Amino acid sequence: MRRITLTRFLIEEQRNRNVIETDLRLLIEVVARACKSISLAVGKGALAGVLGSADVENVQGEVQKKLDVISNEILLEANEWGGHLAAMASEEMEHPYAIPHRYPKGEFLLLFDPLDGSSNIDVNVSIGTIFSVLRCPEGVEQPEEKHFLQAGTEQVCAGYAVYGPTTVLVLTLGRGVHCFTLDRELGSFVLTQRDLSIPADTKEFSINMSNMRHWDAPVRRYVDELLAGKSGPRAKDFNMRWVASMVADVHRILTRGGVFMYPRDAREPSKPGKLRLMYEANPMSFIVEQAGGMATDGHRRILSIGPQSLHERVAVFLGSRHEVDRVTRYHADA
Ligand code: P6P
Repeated sequence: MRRITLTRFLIEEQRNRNVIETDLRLLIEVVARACKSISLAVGKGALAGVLGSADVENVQGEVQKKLDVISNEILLEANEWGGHLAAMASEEMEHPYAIPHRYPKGEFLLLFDPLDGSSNIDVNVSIGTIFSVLRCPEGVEQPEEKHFLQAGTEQVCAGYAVYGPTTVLVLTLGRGVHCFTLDRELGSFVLTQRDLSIPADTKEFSINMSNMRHWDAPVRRYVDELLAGKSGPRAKDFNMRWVASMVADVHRILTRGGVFMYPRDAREPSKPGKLRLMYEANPMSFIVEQAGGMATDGHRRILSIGPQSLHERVAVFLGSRHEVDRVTRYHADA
């Protein structure tokens, strides 16, 4: 295949399908460059003294790892000067980040989880960056939290990077999902797969089984049937994978199918789930739907949820649409 770089892909998409305004193309190129820098920092690990804890807590009440903080700063510094953003929001920051007055502002809002999979950073397991792009409402000069609270269907772009054996960048602009692999010699992301498609059926499921006793009945029923295998109601055997990095589990599902679940559980009944809606579930749901998959919170389409707060959490069932449809139906039956 001709080596098409991310830059060329974006220019040709703009020329042929007029899907990418110049500022959005700049945004994507800048975020991709930031992901390259994060990949470098992650790749150095202990050699650069970036493992371990930064000994500060983030808004989630989680102790931040050094790389969490470094990754967040890389994304802020890469994006603040470009003139393409009205503001940014991050899992690592309680409030939105205003663009410094010395820089021009643009029309996009960028949200991100700078380094997803924190529990895997120190043990050399794949981690990643997730990002989502919204438009800033007309006439808003100083975006506040409420201006970010738009349903996932409003996203103009979403993507993630996985820092694994290779560094990949997966991107959707609402016309399919495409995968780019970082060519470390070139220093560029090169298109390695167009129009990723998730098979409607699968034999692989992803869930943290240690929480089983805390799940709601429909989830118990669904997973019990998977575990019953050939002799059970599904009449086939299933395999399980749980990387504990959403980006890695979702990338596997985009590559070969599967169903990813992080249900709410009884331990904290006030919490609808563990994963965050705005910068984890929404971008991943946009990507999964664009690849022919399905994404619900057990009851409704994740992308249709009207957010109430920037860091709100949500239950997530996403992937092969026949499986997500089934587990969602079990919730309706209950
Ligand atoms: P658990 C990582 O911390 C994360 O936010 C997701 O990337 C991942 O899917 C999930 O949490 C793992 O959670 O409870 O299995 O450690």
